Amino acid sequence: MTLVVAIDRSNTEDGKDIISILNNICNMVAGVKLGMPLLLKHDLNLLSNIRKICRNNLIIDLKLADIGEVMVETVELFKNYADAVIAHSFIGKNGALDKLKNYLDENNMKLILVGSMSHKGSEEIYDKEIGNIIKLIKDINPWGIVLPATRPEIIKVFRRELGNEIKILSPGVGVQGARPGSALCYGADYEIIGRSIMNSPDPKEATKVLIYEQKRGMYECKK
Ligand code: 3DU
Repeated sequence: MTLVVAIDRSNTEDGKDIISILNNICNMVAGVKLGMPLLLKHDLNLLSNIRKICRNNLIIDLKLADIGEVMVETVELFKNYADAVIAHSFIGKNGALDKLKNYLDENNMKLILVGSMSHKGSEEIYDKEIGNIIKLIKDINPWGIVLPATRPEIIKVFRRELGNEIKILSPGVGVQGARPGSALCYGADYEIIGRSIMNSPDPKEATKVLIYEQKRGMYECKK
């Protein structure tokens, strides 16, 4: 499976809309990524309910960027529910990502680092530091990295430098402009897709169509 669904908001107070969508698409996606607006609006009951119906990778997208102790305390709140957490890479190793990585390893959780972002502003700082970011990622050895489907040539660079073991998760498909399958073509393992599914009147059908388009996109790029 090559699609991770991003859920950043719910339209109901109890999050039942999310549960109902996940009931329909869980068997088609490799993972579920929960964003800050959703996590701040709801309590951990929602995570527990999501867990009951969706056993695939549950990724908590906190985009952490703090000192190690504070990141560990934050992640601790989610440790009974989450499989993976996302942190920024620019904060560096000493006193930050080293502590987070140790804690996650001890608790059987995966670390995903942001390597570059899908919006234009990522070119201003993140992409100017690609060499240093790659060096840091080699040093920290996270389970996965987030790289933009909107600038897929960056995916190629990271894949070449980091090898095939690291998972590349790529947002930017759909509403942000990239075509389904395009990031996969450049070496990503998963495309993270949010609004094209969650804002669709028929999320199940939208997911099916996106998966079909991913397959077609990959077939096209192999030609
Ligand atoms: O644009 P979409 O609705 O498909 O959502 C993309 C998701 O990926 C969203 O949850 C956002 O927080 C996340 N993301 C980016 O869009 C861009 C990044 O560089 C990193 C994560």
